[in-house]
Formats: sequence, structure tokens, C-alpha cells
Amino acid sequence: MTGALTSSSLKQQARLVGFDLCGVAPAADHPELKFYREWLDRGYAGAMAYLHRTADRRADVRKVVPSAQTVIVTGTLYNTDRPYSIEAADGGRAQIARYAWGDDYHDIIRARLESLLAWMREQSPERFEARAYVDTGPVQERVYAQHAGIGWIGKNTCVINPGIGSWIFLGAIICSLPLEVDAPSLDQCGTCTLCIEACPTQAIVAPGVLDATRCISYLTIELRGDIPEAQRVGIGSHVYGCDVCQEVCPWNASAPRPADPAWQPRPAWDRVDLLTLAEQTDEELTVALRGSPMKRTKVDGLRRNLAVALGNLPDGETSPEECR
Ligand code: B12
Ligand code: SF4
Ligand code: SF4
Repeated sequence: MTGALTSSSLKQQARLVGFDLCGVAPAADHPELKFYREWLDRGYAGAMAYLHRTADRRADVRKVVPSAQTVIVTGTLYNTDRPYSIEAADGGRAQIARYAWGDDYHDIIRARLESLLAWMREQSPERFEARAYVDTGPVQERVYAQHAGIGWIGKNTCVINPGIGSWIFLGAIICSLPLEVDAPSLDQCGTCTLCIEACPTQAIVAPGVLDATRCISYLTIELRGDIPEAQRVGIGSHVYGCDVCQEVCPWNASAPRPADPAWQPRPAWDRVDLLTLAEQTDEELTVALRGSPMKRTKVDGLRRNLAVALGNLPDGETSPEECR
């Protein structure tokens, strides 16, 4: 507890600025942080060089903010009422990951974190150090989320909240204040292995261990240049990211579908088929990518993915050259 700023008042304010979940983890030597090095050493990060470059800092948030005592973690539900990719009867549908349908979460969540931080500075009688991150900072967000009671790290490696599931963006504020911390979340996967079995590319090599180099999300978003030929078939009709290991998860069976306009699908991606998307001009795609998380691959990357997905359609429907 710090003056008017308590964990409980912080959580109330987090709701007011638009977060569905908020918890506090100690900035401590959590055992799960240690898996990171081994994960890198096994080559699972592939070409994501930034994960190697920042490994020292990712080992412990106190290497980022030396005075850190706590990590405030937020969760924001981005589910919508659109069907899952595994429900699509039509193989010609362009599968785009749910998190990427709306506005860029980096911008939206960052603004909400900054607003929460500004409120904390108003409430706290003492000065404190803090740094807010969403996704791109040198923080193992999922580990701190688990220790902040946001949810457990499932066998699919996603953080799952028992009440609202795993369609959540995480955000983190590393903070020097000694706020009251939450109890860590407990693993509730039990004997279930649905995600491991359903992964189209066998990327979940053991419970909680993902070989990113096999993951469709990595292949379609993070990998630059050509997608290796042997890996193209597994991608199916996924043109940006993949949700299969979360779609099959029983904890998402009744996930709430908030009406937050930020996450509603942009018309360009909404249940669109591969050919329609491939026929968009570069200008049309550029406009649709503006302010969207999908701008990460740029138009060229999206066209590369479309070529692979079209190539995966049954013979005669189209040829990959058509969208080059
Ligand atoms: C790199 C990255 C990726 C990579 C690698 C993913 C991965 N699983 O590591 C790729 C590009 C594949 C990816 C994909 C996706 N990502 Co991503 N990604 C990240 C990022 C930037 C870093 C993650 C990281 O450090 N990975 C390294 C490994 C070691 O970490 P980890 O899996 O998180 O770690 C735990 C387990 O793997 C386990 N573990 C590891 N090794 C071992 C070994 C043993 C023996 C055991 C028992 C356990 C174990 O312990 C680790 C630590 O506890 C985070 C943001 C961040 N700064 O944290 C977002 C983040 C994890 N991604 C996110 C999202 C939304 C996705 C996608 C759903 C997007 C999509 N639909 O396509 C997919 C999900 C794929 C999946 N099943 O994970 C969200 C996840 C939210 C959530 N509810 O969990 C995050 C937190 C971004 C955010 N701020 O919201 N992502
Ligand atoms: S996101 Fe798709 S490819 Fe990656 S682990 Fe999950 S199911 Fe497998
Ligand atoms: S599908 Fe089953 S094993 Fe996989 S994360 Fe969900 S509950 Fe855990």
C-alpha cells in the first residue's frame, strides 16, 4: 500500500481505462523465467534476432528498471462474434488471426497503460520509477501475467484466464512501488492435450514449449523472405497468424465477446476469401493496413502469404502466380 494508491484502487482504475484484467506480480526471480535461455539455445526463436539481443534484460525486469519491486499486468479481451477458423467450411476463406482484425493493439493498449500510469502518478504521494510495455518491450509478459494472477500459461503457451479465456492482450508496467501482490494462477490444463493435437504444423513440441520456427504465426508474420517449400502446405489458408491452438481450447468455449470498437474486424479482412483479398490493389491494401497490426508484414509480406495459401487450394482453383 502506498498512500492513496493501493492494489485495489489500481485495479478499479484499470477497469475504468478499459482493461478487463489487472494484477500485480512481484519483480522476483520466478523459476519460469529460466526457460527462456534454453528455448533460445534450442533454436526455437528462428530468425527473431531481437529475442537473442534482449535476452539479458528478458531474464529479469530488474535489469530493465533496477528499482523494480512489482510488475502490474493487464489483460484486454479482444474476442469478437465472428466464427473460428476451424469452423470455416470453405477452404478458400483467408484466415487472419483474431488479434489482427481491428486496430493496432500496440497503440490502443499503450495509450491505456499510459493513462493508468498518469493516474498512478497523481495518486502516489511518493515519486516512483515505472516503465510501460506492450509486446515489444524486453519483458517475458506471460511469466509475470501468471504470477500476477491473470491466468496460467497453457500447454499452447498462451495465458488463459479461467473466467474469460485466452483471447487477451497483455500489457505490463514495471514499477518501483511495493504494491500488494496477487497470488499466482494455477495450471488448469489438466489432462487435456487438444491444442497439441490440433496444431496444423506440430509446433507445440511439448506441453508449454513452442518451436516458433514451425508456428504459422512465425512463418506468416515474423519470417522475412521466402517461406521454405516444405513448410508451405501446413500453412493451409492462413495468411496472417494462426488461432487454431486457442480455438480448440475448452477455456475459450464461452469466451465473452466485448463490443469494443477497437477490435471489430476491418471490412477488408472480415470473412474475406483468398481470391478477393489477392485481387485488392496495393493501394487498397495499404489503406487497410494503416493503423492495423498487420502492417508488420507490409503489402509484400501479405502477398507472399496469399501466394502460399492460394497454392494450397485444391488443383484447378487458382495458381500462386496469379497473386504475385
Ligand atoms: C516472440 C513472440 C511470439 C513468437 C513465439 C511465441 C512463443 N510461444 O514464444 C510467435 C511469432 C510464434 C508468436 C505467436 C503468437 N503470439 Co506472440 N509474442 C511473442 C513475444 C514478443 C515474446 C514471447 C517469448 O518471450 N517467447 C519465448 C518463450 C520462451 O516464451 P513463452 O512461450 O512466452 O514462455 C513460456 C513457455 O513457453 C514455457 N516454456 C518455455 N520453455 C520451456 C521448457 C520447459 C521444459 C517447460 C516446462 C516450459 C517451457 O515457459 C516459458 C516461460 O514461462 C510476446 C510478448 C512478450 N514481450 O512477452 C508475444 C505474445 C506472447 N504473443 C501473443 C499473441 C496474441 C500471439 C498469437 C496468439 C498471435 C496469433 N494469433 O498469431 C500467437 C500464439 C502462438 C502461441 N501458441 O504462442 C500475446 C499472448 C497473449 C496470451 N494470452 O498469452 C503476447 C503476450 C503479446 C501481448 N502483449 O499480448 N508470438
Ligand atoms: S498458432 Fe497455430 S501453428 Fe502456432 S502453435 Fe498455435 S496452432 Fe500451432
Ligand atoms: S487446449 Fe487444453 S491443453 Fe491446450 S491450453 Fe487449452 S486446456 Fe490447456
